[in-house]
Amino acid sequence: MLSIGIVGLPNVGKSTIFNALTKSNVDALNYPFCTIEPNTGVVKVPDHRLNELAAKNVSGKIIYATVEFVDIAGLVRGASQGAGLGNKFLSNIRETDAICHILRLFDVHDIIHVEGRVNPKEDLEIIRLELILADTEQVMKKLEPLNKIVKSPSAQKEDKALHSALTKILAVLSNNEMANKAELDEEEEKIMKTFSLLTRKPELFVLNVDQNQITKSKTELIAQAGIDATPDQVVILCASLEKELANMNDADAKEYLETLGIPEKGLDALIKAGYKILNYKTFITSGEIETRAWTITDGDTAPVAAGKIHSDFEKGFIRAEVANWKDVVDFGWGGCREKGKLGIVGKDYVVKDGDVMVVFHN
Ligand SMILES: Nc1nc2c(ncn2[C@@H]2O[C@H](COP(=O)(O)OP(=O)(O)OP(=O)(O)O)[C@@H](O)[C@H]2O)c(=O)[nH]1
Ligand SMILES: [Mg+2]
Repeated sequence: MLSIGIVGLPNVGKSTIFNALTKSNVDALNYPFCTIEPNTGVVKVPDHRLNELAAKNVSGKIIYATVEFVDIAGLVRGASQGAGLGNKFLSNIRETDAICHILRLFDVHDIIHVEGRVNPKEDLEIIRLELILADTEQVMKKLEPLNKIVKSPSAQKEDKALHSALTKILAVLSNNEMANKAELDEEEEKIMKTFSLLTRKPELFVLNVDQNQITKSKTELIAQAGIDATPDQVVILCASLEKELANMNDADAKEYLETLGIPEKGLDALIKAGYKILNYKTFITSGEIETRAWTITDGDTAPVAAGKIHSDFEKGFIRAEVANWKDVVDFGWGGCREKGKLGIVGKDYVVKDGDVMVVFHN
């Protein structure tokens, strides 16, 4: 399951966005440090392909992919030194797949900004620095015993790789740069998969704008925010609008979005952006019992994908039958077979987004 940790200064709209995303009702009020304990919410990934397939195959139920969001307290300048609520609560997002920065662009006087001004670029610098300092603490803690271990004759290959990776990373962090700037070799990369650092995770940016800015182009708003982010990493939304949308049924929300000239909910865009930056793909199984989405990583082969359904399917994989979801909706499984739209694939087949798959195994 994709998991995303939400970070930002206090009072920038983190909990408002979390509530709209997860349709929950945690405190989101106009004072800094409103959130103290972390909030975790799991939401289904909207996917119309599943609905269409389920209708075609008269499935008993639909099981969507899910995303987990973790909303934590706001970070302030000096958090690593104990300012604000400190930085210990960052441990709650250490194991997430990606970090989502909520950046405040909305300029409403009544809503307190802890820095007393609206400046997303500087806000991001403050947050990143605090993440860098939190990582530094983690790395130093780990390096201390490792420094001794690698000198002993019984040092393992893994210890040496981790030691050299962390040494490189510490050098980068000490420069106030993100750990992902460190150039690691293959072995170091591999060992670092077992050691989570906040500043090695992919980043997403939510620009929380005033409602009257919502139809501006993404590139314009990125430039206005002054942040170094690619459009794929950025989602534009207005938290107070998302809050309204979350309280509407799907049809009303769709109509309201159309009148505002917005293609989709910011929250749907955020989930899509998460899948995209992490290179996640979806394949589908569909029959009378259920239609279900399965999350895989770009490049996963048919046996690896089958292993998501059951680990025995990976080990005992023989072959799979595959068709594109749209063809299945248009022609049915039998129709796909007759029209040559159904592929019989082996172990090397790389599963594509939107593939409907039947696995044969022993
Ligand atoms: N006008 C306007 N107000 C917003 C918007 N987003 C959030 N707010 C308001 O800003 C205040 C703070 O929002 P929260 O969601 O609690 O902020 P937070 O980032 O979770 O804050 P902490 O938990 O204190 O770190 C609330 O009063 C929200 O209603 C927005 O897009 N426009
Ligand atoms: Mg909050």
